[in-house]
Amino acid sequence: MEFVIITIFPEFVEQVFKWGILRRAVEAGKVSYRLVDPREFTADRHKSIDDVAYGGRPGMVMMCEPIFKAMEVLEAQDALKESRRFIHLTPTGRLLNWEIAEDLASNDQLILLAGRYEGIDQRVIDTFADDEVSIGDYVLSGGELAAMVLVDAIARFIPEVVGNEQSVTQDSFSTGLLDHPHYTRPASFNGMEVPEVLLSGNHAEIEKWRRQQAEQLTRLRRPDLWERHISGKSDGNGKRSGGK
Ligand code: 6GU
Repeated sequence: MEFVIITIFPEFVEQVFKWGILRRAVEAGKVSYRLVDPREFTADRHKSIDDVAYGGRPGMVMMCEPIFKAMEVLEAQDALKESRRFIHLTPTGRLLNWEIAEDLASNDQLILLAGRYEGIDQRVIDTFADDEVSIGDYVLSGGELAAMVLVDAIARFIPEVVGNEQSVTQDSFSTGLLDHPHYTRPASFNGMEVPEVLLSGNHAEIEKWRRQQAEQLTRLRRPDLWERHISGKSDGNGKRSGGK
């Protein structure tokens, strides 16, 4: 899977590929990336990428030209795959969740456009965007952090990116429930004990405890997920029917 990220802060966005699981995925050739800075495709000597909004509103709007030019150059370099998907990161997009991340992970190439300023000229979106995604109901000063979140969430669904295959299928959400609490050594720390059952070696009891914890947490903290869980939309195999 290749991520092409269009951003005026390429060095910032690159950090997501430099640490942990993603770094290993890049080194192993499971994930590759290309950073494209619209500023390199500007025509004027100030390298302008933004201008005032038509209709008069405070704040600047990213201009069409540098982004169209960037796409043209990628096309000319034969860097765009036929099966690519172009995603604009914006707070007005579809709210990112587990299913969207898994779905996007099945593409060979994702082009992520991180907007800055008040927005991007709509003609860029009308021309290129296949999808628009938001990471939550709050406003970030740019799409860069959202693009990084999307890359990380998607990469976990690429085969062999996460070392222990099971850990993805046991993640929160893949089961339709939030994850249960975790403990490691020591068994006693500052007077706080690890729940007895986890030390018992009784795997059936341990599974039962984890399940109960996951259910209780989901019910209390995420009634929306709980509703969906008990309404039987899960096929019992971690995947919900009718998803995607
Ligand atoms: Cl994708 N972009 C920006 N600028 N803010 C956001 C967002 C995206 N998702 C939530 N807030």
